[in-house]
Amino acid sequence: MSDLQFDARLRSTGRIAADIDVLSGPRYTSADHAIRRYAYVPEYGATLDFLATEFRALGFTVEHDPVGTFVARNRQSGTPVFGIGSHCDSNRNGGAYDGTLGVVTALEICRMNREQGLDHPLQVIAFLEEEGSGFGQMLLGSRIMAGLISDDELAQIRAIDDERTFFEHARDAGYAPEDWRASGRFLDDLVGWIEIHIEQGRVLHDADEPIGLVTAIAGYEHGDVTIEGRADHAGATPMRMRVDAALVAAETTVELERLAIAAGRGTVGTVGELTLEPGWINVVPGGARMSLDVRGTDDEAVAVVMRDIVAFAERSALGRGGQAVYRRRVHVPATPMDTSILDALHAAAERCGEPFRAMPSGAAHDTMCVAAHRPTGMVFVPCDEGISHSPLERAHPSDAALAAEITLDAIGALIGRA
Ligand code: HGY
Ligand code: MN
Ligand code: MN
Repeated sequence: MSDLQFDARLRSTGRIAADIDVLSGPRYTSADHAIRRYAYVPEYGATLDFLATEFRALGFTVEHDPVGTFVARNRQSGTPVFGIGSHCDSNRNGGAYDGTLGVVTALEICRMNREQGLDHPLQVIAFLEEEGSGFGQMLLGSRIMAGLISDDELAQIRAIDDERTFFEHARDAGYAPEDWRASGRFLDDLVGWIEIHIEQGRVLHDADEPIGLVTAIAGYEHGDVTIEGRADHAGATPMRMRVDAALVAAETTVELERLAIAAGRGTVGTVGELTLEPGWINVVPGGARMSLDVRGTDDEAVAVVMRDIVAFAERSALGRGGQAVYRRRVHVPATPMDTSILDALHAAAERCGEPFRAMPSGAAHDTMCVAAHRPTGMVFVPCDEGISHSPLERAHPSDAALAAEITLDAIGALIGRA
């Protein structure tokens, strides 16, 4: 690596680190122990304002789609551009790097694009509600932009905090959610899309490699099982006379582990949310709600596990004199990355001379929705011990600077061919 390249990488590392630092500050998170920001809360608005200032300083125009997804571009609408970006909302127990590192690295790519006199046509997107921390629906902004949602589904989406509708919150924030279908125009000019993101697993960490080129993104199904039992006195009700909703939830949780392991092929299942009603120490739970998160790169295996765990919950509840009802939130199929983009990233990574590997993504990403319309790719950088969705999440801006170089190099090759 020449001195010039070394200095450039150092400069990019410093700017990425500085942007992460700013967006980890108290103005940009509502939690003092984690990063917590999501659609329409002040901390998320401040994040978009920070990005708008930075992109405008580079001569980009900035606009939002009808629900608040952020879009910055260095060309007029109607001109072919290459798409980069990610999301800058966070999990409610979020770290500083999930999503945000991809957006500030896209910003850095735009700085490099100008400093190196390349002037490639670029469009940066920071998707709304990738995590679903505000409304319980992951990839909401990208599903809207890609048209992978219906009016009926949107009408049923309510805020976790106050049960008001997604549309009410979007309108209060100054958007026009009824025009949500117009969001698709922001994908029309894209000739391709690359998202940089932390791996959120530990493959790169364990291999001590700074770059992963994503081959496919695991599909996922999210849903909720509502269990109806009977609330009873915890002391006066004999064990055999109970309709204990908590026991149905507990049996179902253990069964989900068994089914996911038995399915193999990297299939995973998680019960991340569990609420009991009425939720008092001396009352046998009469109700329960548990979330189901089943994922894998093999759609058939995911469908079988989901089918079997719902049937198990229904049987378990009936066997105790109660009932269980499943309601799906969303299903996004496993998504292969585009081979021409993967090849361009592979050639660029080779030219960079640093270790890298091709690998699947266990985590879901907005790229899955963009892929429904345009050729897409993803570049992973490691996070320490694979920890993510936790304030302990740590990644390295020097790895992101390397990912920026590889991505910019690949974009040059790809638009040269467009
Ligand atoms: O859960 C996910 O896959 C993503 O990080 N929201
Ligand atoms: Mn993410
Ligand atoms: Mn996440």
